[in-house]
Amino acid sequence: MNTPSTQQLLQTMQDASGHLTTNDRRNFLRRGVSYVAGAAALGGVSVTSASGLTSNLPPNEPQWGRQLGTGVVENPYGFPSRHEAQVVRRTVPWLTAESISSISMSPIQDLKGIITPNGLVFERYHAGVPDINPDEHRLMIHGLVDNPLIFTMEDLMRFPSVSEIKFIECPANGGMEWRGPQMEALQFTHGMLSCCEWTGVPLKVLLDAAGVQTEGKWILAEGADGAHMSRSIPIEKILDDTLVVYAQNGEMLRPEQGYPLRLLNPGWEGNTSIKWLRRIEVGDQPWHHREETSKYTDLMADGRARRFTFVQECNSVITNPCPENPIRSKGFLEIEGIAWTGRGKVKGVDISFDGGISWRPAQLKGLVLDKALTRFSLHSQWQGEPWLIQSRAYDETGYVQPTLAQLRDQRGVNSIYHKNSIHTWQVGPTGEVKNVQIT
Ligand SMILES: Nc1nc2c(c(=O)[nH]1)N[C@H]1C(S)=C(S)[C@@H](COP(=O)(O)O)O[C@H]1N2
Ligand SMILES: [Mo]
Repeated sequence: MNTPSTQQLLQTMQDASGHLTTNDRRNFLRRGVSYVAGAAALGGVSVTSASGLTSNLPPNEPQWGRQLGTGVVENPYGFPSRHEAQVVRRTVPWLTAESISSISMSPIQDLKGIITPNGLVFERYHAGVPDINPDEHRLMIHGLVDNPLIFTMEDLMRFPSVSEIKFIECPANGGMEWRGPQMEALQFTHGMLSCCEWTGVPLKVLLDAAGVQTEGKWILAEGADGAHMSRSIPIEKILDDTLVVYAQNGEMLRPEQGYPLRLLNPGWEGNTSIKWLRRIEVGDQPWHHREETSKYTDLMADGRARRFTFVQECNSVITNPCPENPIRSKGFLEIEGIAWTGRGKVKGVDISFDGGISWRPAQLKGLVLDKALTRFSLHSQWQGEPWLIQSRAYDETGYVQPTLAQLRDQRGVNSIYHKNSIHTWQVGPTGEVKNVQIT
């Protein structure tokens, strides 16, 4: 089915649910289905819904329209409606030994478009969130440079700024499922992932100010938190697109995202985007610190480990349907999802309904940006048939998201990180959705 008109869509939904025909208005109103129909013509119809909440439904004037609302000064900083209280970050208890060194996942099953709202950006920290006074925060650049420099926040904000929409993904995203499916929720299979508009200064501009010496080939970025998390980054990445950012989605970084300053290595392992950034040292080789030796390496089947696997390869997942969003009625169904690649732009996404035997192209919708989440959509129909539904993304470099079998062939099952294989949801006869694997 190609893009249908609103009229066609409405017709399909009506046919499918079987009770929205226009010559049966009384009937569907009694069943509590909300539908915009000429209310004036319906005088005298008694309105009842399953929940027994009758008075707020048409043709009545709802209660909130019959009284004054909240005034402008009562909420100087806005929050979502209290009816959206279930849309929150969540942790997995057995992954959270200690809250200060844990991870909370973004509710990607509830998000629209490609931007993650600030309060819902996933959080990962190794030693809790420091409470940094920006007036006392400094960024030091030293090592193989002609002029070592110390910047205040004010200094940094005098540089011309850039704003870019980029995803950040922890390479452990999906890492609990190398050996089998165990997370019965999209939030837990893929929620170590967010996408924001970040504002700051290209790091190369700051390094130019310091004057990198010719032997300078790597930098070490270090955080000001108790973990003093650090990673070695090759200078080519910095010349390409590394940013030092102080804002996300239009406002200053949230403390949990690195306030007042973080590194952003677009498309690379989230752990390289050092938060609470305080120090950049230029050197001639990597430092081989804890996070690039004992952690963030990929143990292969033969017992050797891959190191410095920076890029988050092309990946995708279907967000509707998913375990949290089962199919609720037969008929028209927009299959939606997100795709991303650390190598540039997503080129396309295919959808399979039969576990990868046959594929149909989805449409990319909205903005398709470099190293940003990209939303895809396929208009479809569901009549109660069982599905093994999958998405397979490919990027502009020609890289195609691998099957789980292909990934396991290459990498074994000892890894935690970089599990970007094609994901399968099983849709059952009542529309319920389960996390399964096809091997
Ligand atoms: N200083 C510092 N930077 C850090 C971390 C940390 O613990 N300390 N965690 C890293 C990890 S493992 C990830 S995945 C990302 C997560 O970024 P977010 O919390 O903004 O989503 O931050 C990285 N930067
Ligand atoms: Mo991470």
